Amino acid sequence: MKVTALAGGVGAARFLEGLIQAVPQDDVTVISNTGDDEEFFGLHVSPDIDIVIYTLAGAIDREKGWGLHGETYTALSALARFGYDTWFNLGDADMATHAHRTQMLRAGAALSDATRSIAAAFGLRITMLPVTDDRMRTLVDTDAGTLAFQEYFVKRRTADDVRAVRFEGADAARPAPGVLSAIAAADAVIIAPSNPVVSIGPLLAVAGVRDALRETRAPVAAISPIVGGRTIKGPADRMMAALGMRPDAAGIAAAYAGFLDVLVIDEQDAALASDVAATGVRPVIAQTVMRGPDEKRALAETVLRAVQ
Ligand code: FO1
Repeated sequence: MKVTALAGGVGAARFLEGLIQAVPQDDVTVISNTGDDEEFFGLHVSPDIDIVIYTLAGAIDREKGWGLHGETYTALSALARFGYDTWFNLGDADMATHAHRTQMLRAGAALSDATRSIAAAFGLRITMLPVTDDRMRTLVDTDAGTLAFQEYFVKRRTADDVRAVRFEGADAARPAPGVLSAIAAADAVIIAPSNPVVSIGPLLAVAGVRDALRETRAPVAAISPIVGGRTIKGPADRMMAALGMRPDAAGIAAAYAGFLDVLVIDEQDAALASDVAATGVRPVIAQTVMRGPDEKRALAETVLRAVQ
């Protein structure tokens, strides 16, 4: 069974850990958000791609959910000596990933080539695709002005009130090679439990992706990242409310209306099932909070059963 997943960062990576227990890696394609990408010290950093690769390779810092396990920060401290801002915590070994990616890009390779190289070097057999090889940046309009995503998320710790979210460059961005065909040729498409605005939103903003989701013969399922009215991690609930969306499972269903067939919602949100159904999406109730490997695998199996 060929499965294509649309993914953001930490929440998606945790779900994908379960998915690769249930489906052989060779049958899994992950389409990653690149709106969070940023350049630091001349290095191209692709946080969501790296979070998924490090997690699936068992190399992630599990406590933080990003960065490498056992990481050191000697280079970053040394950079501070030259007066650089060091609020984005790039570890020493993590920097090697960004140096390799940047080196490939400078030599004329596409981001998808660099991503394939990094995934292979970490021993993965899944197909990892950035949604686009073109530059796209998530910008957050806040009461304090327009912020690049990492500035909003890491530097200012999501403290600013959000007025709008934009994807600079998305209009001109073309899907990376393999993205549209992975959606068209899949037996199932799964939208990981990620922020619908800033993690999945950039994917949907790239020309052709939304149409591919509408047109694919594969069932499209999502897992709600909002449980009991709150996000497991990150600002999705506050962000959705600020943008006039319902900050709950029914709001997730509405965000994906038009292409979503099934939404897996948590047992705690069983009362929202009829509101989800009213958007034309079939609700499936399951335990979606994943603590260990068994729960991750069980959730993946539930989603796969729901689309079979
Ligand atoms: N998240 C943080 O909260 N603080 C950091 O200093 C930080 C550094 C970092 C470095 C490399 C990387 O790949 C990810 C990093 N993240 C950090 C995570 C990242 O900002 C976000 O989780 C994603 O962009 C949202 O999915």
